[in-house]
Order: sequence, then C-alpha cells, then structure tokens
Amino acid sequence: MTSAPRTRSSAELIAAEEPVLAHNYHPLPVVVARAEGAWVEDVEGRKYLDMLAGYSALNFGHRHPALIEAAHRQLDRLTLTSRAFHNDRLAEFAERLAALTGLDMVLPMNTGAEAVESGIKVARKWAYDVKGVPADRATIVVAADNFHGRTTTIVSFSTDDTARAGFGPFTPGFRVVPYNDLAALEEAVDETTAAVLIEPIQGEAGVVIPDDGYLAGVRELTRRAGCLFVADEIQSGLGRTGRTLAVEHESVVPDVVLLGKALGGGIVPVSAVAARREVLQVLHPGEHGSTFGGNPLAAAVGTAVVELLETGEFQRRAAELGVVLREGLEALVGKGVTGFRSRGLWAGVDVDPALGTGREVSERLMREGILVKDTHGSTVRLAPPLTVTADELREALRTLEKVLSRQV
Ligand code: IF1
Repeated sequence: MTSAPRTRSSAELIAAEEPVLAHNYHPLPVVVARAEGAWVEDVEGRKYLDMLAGYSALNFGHRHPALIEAAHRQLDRLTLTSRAFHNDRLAEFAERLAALTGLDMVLPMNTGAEAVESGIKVARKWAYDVKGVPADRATIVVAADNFHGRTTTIVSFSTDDTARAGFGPFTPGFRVVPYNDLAALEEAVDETTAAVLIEPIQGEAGVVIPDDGYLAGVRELTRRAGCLFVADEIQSGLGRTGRTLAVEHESVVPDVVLLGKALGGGIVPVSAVAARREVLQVLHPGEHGSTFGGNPLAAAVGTAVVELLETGEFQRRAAELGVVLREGLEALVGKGVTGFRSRGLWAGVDVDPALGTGREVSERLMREGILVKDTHGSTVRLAPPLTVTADELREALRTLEKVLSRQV
C-alpha cells in the first residue's frame, strides 16, 4: 500500500518551487492550503485575512457556496464541448451578462488578456468594416500607466518598462496619452482611430481614480469622433467599486466593456467582451475563437456570478463598507499613510517611504495575519472580497495602523 504523501512544510514547498517554477513572481512567503470567505489558511494552519482577493478575482470570497454548487453541478454533467457544437449553458450566460452590462452581445473568452486582445481585434475590424478606416491603418488610443495584461500586443502599449523590456518587436497602431487628460485625448483621436481603450480606474497604477467628468468626457469625445469607447472593467467591474461597473459612477455606457477576474467566481478563468450589436457583429464564423471560450463549466459558473450581481447586494455592500474603508484610511493619514485613493472596497494606499517599501509593509502585515500586495514603490492595494464584514475590515485597518506605527 502506498504511504500517504508526506505533507511538506511551507518552507519546504517554497524551496521546492525554486528550481522548477519560472521566477516571474516574487510572492510573499506564505503558502496557502485552504480558504473560505475572506480567510485563507497556510500549510501550518495559520489564518490570514485576504485583503487582495486575487486582485479582484475573488469578489465573492473564497469558495462562495452558490458558485461552488454551480461548479459541482456542472462538473457532474458536462465540462467542455468546444464551440464546434452548442452547449446548453451558453445562451443563458450570454443573455444574463448582456442584460447585466446593458449591452447587446457577448464574446466569451477565458483570461482578461484574451478579452483585451479580442476587444482590440473587434475594434480594429469595426474600424475597417463599419467606420471605413483604410486597411491596416486603424489606431487605438490608450492611457499612460495602463495595465491590460501581459501578451505581446498588450505590452506593446504599456508604459512600464519592466512589462516591456525584452519582449519586442512590438505591435504598432497604438497611441499613448496621459490618463485623466481629455485635451490630450482629443489631440490623439483622428479619422484612423478605432477606439479609446482605458481602465475606468487604473488598478496596477495604484487605484488611480480620474476626475469626475473624465469618463463622461471620454464618452462624449468618442461619440463625436465616431470611434469606440472600450472600458476595461476586468479589475474595476463586477461590484468592486460599489456599482456593477465602475463607469456607472458617471452614468456612462461604453460601446465595449471588457470583463474577467471575478466573472469566474475565483473558480475557473472566465472573461468576456460585451458590446453593442454593431460592434460584435463584425465577427463572422472562423474569424476568431478559443478552445475553452464559452465552455459549459465557465458558462455555468459565470451565470451563477451574474445571478449574485443581479440582486445588487454585493454592489450595495461594497458601497456601504467602502465608507468604513475610507473613514478608516482617513484616520491613518499622517500616521504613516501619506495619501490614498478609494472607491467602494478598493483602495490604493500610499505609505510614507520612510516606513518602508510597499513590499516591506506587505510582509509586516502578513506576519500580523493580513494579506495585501504592493503595487509600485510604497503603494499598497486593498481589495478584500465584497463578502468581508465591517469588523474584519476594521481589524485589517487596526493592523495596518499597528504596522505603520512600527509597533511590530
Ligand atoms: C498578474 C493588477 C496586475 C487587469 C486589467 C486586464 C488584465 C488585468 C485592468 C489581464 C490583470 C492582474 C494580473 C495579475 C495581477 C493583476 C494586476 F492590476 F490587478 F494588479 F498585474 F497589474 N485588465 N491584472 O488588472 O487579466 O490576463 O491576468 O486575467 O499577476 O499579472 P489576466
């Protein structure tokens, strides 16, 4: 009889990764073994409050019962057909996701980057087939400090050298303008412009929230210029900011919305392009696709996610608890926090560099049982599951205060 596999310790597992796992990350030294709700547990049984939530892929917490149930039910029936055939889950997913976003059609993909790439391809094809831009001349305007994923085309328009260096040659056809600058955007848009692609709030840049009126300005400018407004809501969407989509804070409806992360409930990769009919109907059979895009397991979980969002409960929780988060952070300004930006349950917190880098603060918080991730420099991102309680939020803020006052 084979003996039960020996459970290796956290330290042994971290060491075991080193020779065999690509070093494209520098994770905090914690090895998660199980999780539920807003809490994770490491190999040794230590518990941590997860204030990162998979960079907003775990908006409904770890293993939300309704999502796990939907996944188990589908696992016992059908997991993959490819799109060579129909499956009995995809129509409902597309119907309910379109209704949730207020758009007409859906293109199901898997990762966020695939949704972004698909959005770029569809915007370009719309420019040629509908707008009449000469072949191969379409341009797309993006914002400096953007983050839209890691593919070669996407890093082609990144302004972060770490994300670009060593991956050229790059895809042409992109123009970069400063974020939150309508005049610069106006300058960059011309008759070749297929779309303006922006994050309604810039996540990796440190939760950068544009001035009130910026999103409405982008909407008006793109309408006037006859190009598409493509909103990347992969991190900002699905309840995170207190609304279903972050663009709703300015009552703006883009032509195209890109979704991912939480759309898969933290269980399977699910992403999508949701768009006006005029845009997505430029795609004809054989022109785009994906082996797993729209698979029945993803569609079943995605539908369960949409169902959770249809009630508005998670959006209300993010808005209400966002007040607790904001008030808690306001109380820390001058006590190690030099500034912060927050909307709903999402905050970028700038820590006094004299107290340490974002990474050092994250490590101190980890030792105190709180998991967060730094972005750049001394900014720490807070994005707990939307299921977090007010008490858990206050505990995290108290721990942040303790860490910043160097009591630990
Ligand atoms: C990692 C942060 C990074 C995104 C937006 C598309 C994508 C993302 C607005 C691509 C992904 C993830 C990638 C992940 C860490 C996280 C992230 F911004 F959220 F913090 F890297 F910058 N649009 N963001 O935020 O989606 O292909 O990853 O599914 O570890 O790289 P993806």
